Amino acid sequence: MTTQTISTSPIPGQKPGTSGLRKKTAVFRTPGYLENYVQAIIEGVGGVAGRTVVVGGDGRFFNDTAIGVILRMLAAAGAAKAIVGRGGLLSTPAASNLIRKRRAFGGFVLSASHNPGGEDGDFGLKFNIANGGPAPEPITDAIYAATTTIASYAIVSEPAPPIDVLGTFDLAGMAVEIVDPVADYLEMMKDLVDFDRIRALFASGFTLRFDAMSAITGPYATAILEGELGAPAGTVVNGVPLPDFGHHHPDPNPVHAKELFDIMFGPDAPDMGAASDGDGDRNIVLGRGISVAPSDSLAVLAANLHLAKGYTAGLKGIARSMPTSRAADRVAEKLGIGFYETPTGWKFFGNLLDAARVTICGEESAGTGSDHVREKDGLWAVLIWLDVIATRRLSIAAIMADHWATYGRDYYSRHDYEAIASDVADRLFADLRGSLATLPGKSFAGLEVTSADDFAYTDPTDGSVSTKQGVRVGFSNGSRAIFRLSGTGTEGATLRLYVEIFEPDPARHDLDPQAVLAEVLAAADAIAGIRERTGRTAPDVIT
Ligand code: VG1
Ligand code: CO
Repeated sequence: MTTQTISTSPIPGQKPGTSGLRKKTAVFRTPGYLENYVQAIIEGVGGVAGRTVVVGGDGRFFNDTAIGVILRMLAAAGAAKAIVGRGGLLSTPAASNLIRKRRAFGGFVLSASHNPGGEDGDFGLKFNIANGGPAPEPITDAIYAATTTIASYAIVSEPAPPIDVLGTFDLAGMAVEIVDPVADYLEMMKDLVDFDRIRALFASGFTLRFDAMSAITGPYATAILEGELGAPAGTVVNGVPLPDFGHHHPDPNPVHAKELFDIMFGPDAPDMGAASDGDGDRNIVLGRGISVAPSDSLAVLAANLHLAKGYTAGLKGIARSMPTSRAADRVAEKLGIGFYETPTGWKFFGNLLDAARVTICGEESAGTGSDHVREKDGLWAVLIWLDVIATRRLSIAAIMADHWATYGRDYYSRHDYEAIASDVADRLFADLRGSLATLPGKSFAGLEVTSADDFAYTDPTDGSVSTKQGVRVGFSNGSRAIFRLSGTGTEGATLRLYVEIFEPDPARHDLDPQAVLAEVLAAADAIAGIRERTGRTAPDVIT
């Protein structure tokens, strides 16, 4: 083999965020940018010599080129084997499964998830460790440190083998095994949900519209829903992954999945609507005339999970990210099981899952998953919903009404202000953090503040501490507002405002969340001065 050692120097800003490094595709394509970061990963994880590594991505523009570079660098670093999804494709949960199933050292996951793709879109790369989950902070810190001291990278001069045919190929002494991206994932799902029961549901006339948003979930959803479960052809729409997602934004929210939302609230709505994101780890579920808030979806799935085939033994515990509503806490309390509140990002759930403290985890950002992998899993959540519906034979609206009647309803909403100037955002947060001690006892827009802090998390399994994970403000009527800056954006800063209020009275469970939350939204704006400082009159996205 012919390893070339290429001199380089640190590139500023290669700092992994909430989920790996995400930048404009054009930035990732600048000469040496990808190579520097891959070398830093290899060093940050302690080297890959003799190891097996999984490689795959969501198929966005630059996916295949980047995989070629990664394979040539893995070979130069002495890796024994790379397992690659055919065509370079692996959904994030499928990559997590493959790492676990094949006992790999870890994996390179190429995705910018819900961010748009294409030449003028975004690209991303992250490393997942042997448990299948995103590298936790001590490792991402080591990767970042390596980007700041890098002096050279190593790459073999041989070209990478073609990745669109199954089989095992040699690359300068490293085996490159090309695998079917769907097969192992499908096998796993058969153990977790009752395919016969869901098949009977579809056979009874149940209708579903699954919008794969021209992203990675298409092949998985088509094979499982239409191929295995007997859903009619056409159940999966936008099922072919495109390098630019058809120039759409593969984020299953009311703005970017508008067509699905319109259909579900229209006269011809099927029984269920669902969608996933760019890399297949998010899910949104809708019923006829109702959209299930992701925080509620976590709570409903937790309360019903024992009905699904793979979970009849019950739940060990529940974890949610801090800005996710407290609906799931009520389920944990009723079940008498452990409950954990973590910072935003799936990397914080890995230790809890490994320690068997929790079975299900979720985030308000349309992410739910269980201990079957170490990522959130969009299609899994949809299949669990189907298994629950097939068992209970209730509509989604009826399941929600029943859940709220039992537990009360946590009205919830997130308001995103995207691409605001970074200096404005930084000043807003500096002032907000500076004012925290003085807030309790003061009133804003008629609501009195009872608590205010900056969320810090101590991992109960290894004691690692993560600070500054979001500002929390509690009010005397029990509502709360949370302020965070996004760690996945690639343009300016995105401010996320999360608000919620608990309503125990079933007579008040059918209200418009925005109306119910108007007071706390006004109080939050009065505290942080979002509109005044950003000049925005309304958020870009409301979920
Ligand atoms: C967002 C979400 C967070 C999620 C992350 C990765 O992060 O809020 O809950 O874990 O995206 O999801 P941020 O830092 O922008 O708020 V995915 O589907 O983009 O991998
Ligand atoms: Co995603």
